[in-house]
Amino acid sequence: NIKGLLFDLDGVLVDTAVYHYDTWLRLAKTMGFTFSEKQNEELKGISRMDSLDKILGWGNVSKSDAEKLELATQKNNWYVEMINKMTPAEVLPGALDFLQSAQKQGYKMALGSASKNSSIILKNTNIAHFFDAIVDGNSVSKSKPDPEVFLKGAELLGLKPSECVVFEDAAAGIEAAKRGGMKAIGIGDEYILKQSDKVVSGLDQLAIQDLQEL
Ligand code: B16
Ligand code: MG
Repeated sequence: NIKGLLFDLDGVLVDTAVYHYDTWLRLAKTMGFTFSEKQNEELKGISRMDSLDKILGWGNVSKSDAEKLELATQKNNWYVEMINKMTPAEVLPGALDFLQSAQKQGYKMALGSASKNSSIILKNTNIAHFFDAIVDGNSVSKSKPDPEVFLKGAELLGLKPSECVVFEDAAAGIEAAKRGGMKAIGIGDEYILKQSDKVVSGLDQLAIQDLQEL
């Protein structure tokens, strides 16, 4: 019996992936290389530093830890500039309705994001008030596919993992949910998210009643 909902942020509730891609690409170009949209898929759901390591690998570039910190800070400054301008219109189709119905029906809800910028995004898109707990890149030590982010979310809601369902757009996030003992709904591509209990193209394709059939 599902009582709690654990939402990933980027790619599930808002489309910040485009801003991540834009700014990582800009950073790669300063080092003289680019990477594809397909490669960008691998950056979804993983932490900022893990993303940078992957990108440097693609460009065959090696950097010291101090240089890496500088590069990640540069990317984040560009990224924050973009998310500072976000508005409620950028909440993904169906997400607001879904959050509203879930709240009305008494589900407890937590955020489970890898981002250290979740508070700016939630505030600018005006969805912060839906969440009983926020777990993000500032409160976890191990990033997805480690289940820590979702286990913490369930715990803060006072629920067992088996009473929770995770909504995720990234393969690493679905793996985290399954390793944590939660149900997982994939948002996006069925092939990429094949470990999910159910896959839909967006929250606009899902009804609250569907949750009891998992
Ligand atoms: P930041 P999510 C993740 O958000 C993104 O999918 C991922 O691409 C990004 O590297 C990560 O947040 C860290 O973000 O640089 O803002 O701390 O999908 O877990 O909500
Ligand atoms: Mg995501």
